[in-house]
Amino acid sequence: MIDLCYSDEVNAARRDNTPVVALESTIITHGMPYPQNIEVAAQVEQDIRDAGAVPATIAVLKGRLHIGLDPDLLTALGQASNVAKLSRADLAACLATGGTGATTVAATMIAAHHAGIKVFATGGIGGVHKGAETSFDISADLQELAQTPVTVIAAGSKAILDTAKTLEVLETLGVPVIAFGQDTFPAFWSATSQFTAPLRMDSASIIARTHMLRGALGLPGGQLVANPIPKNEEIAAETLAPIIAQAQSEADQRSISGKSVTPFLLQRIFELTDGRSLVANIALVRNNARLAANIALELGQLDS
Ligand code: PSU
Ligand code: MN
Repeated sequence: MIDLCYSDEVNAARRDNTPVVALESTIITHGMPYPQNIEVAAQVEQDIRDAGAVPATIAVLKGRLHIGLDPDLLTALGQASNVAKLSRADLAACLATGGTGATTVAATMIAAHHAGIKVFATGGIGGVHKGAETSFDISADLQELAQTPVTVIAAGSKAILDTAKTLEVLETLGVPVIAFGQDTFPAFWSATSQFTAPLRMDSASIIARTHMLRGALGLPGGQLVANPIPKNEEIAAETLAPIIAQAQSEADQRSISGKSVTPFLLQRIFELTDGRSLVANIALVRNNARLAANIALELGQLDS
């Protein structure tokens, strides 16, 4: 049996049936620089509380799977260096060896499902990297969406990825990809892309109903809700394209591979945009947290 370690707040929510929203921790340790990472993590948790749900940031600390981190633990994780990045392949090994690691989208979905949490907010999911036809670099996040029944709210996939291939793989895997309130698939730092999303929904209640009905049909897997960054906070795709290309070519030159690719690209884009990418990243994560809380509240109504 896994000994799940709940925060006091999440324990209380479980007793009172308050809806819970899961949050990942890789975005804190590998996705944003210190000290903004800690401020954002706390702010996003507060956004979820303000919307009437309870946040559960997920991580493995000294071999224990934490569902919800008290503020001191959250701060310690954000300050720590050399924290492992845990995806599906790494989670059990980290628990077995007593290690400490931050969970990616894939591992957070596994942990959330294990704890009975149906909704999870993040920034962007992993996907098919540019050049995947030779590198085979496809994030385990996509397979996870196909098999673990958690609704994930993200701002689309990062513009560092190959969006067309990412959408193709999601279609092959039977993952519902739902643009929220618009027809196009959002591109993380930009609200729109050239791609029409396979599905569009305009309310949290329809998304919750779809989640519930997939379960009723016996379909495994979750859904991806692609929530566009608010227009006034976006960075235009044309501005970012050359920056992403530069970061990508540096990654290629330096033979960055495997787990290091995504953190390297995010850090270089942060530097090359003089921090603007981080400002947008913060805005979109907060926006996703609010929508996730609304979906969790709607799901709570369907359950009762
Ligand atoms: N999006 C961000 N910052 C991040 C990530 C996504 O803005 O740090 C992380 C997520 O945890 C995601 C992971 O699951 O990157 C994908 O990594 P990979 O491509 O190695 O699977
Ligand atoms: Mn990868």
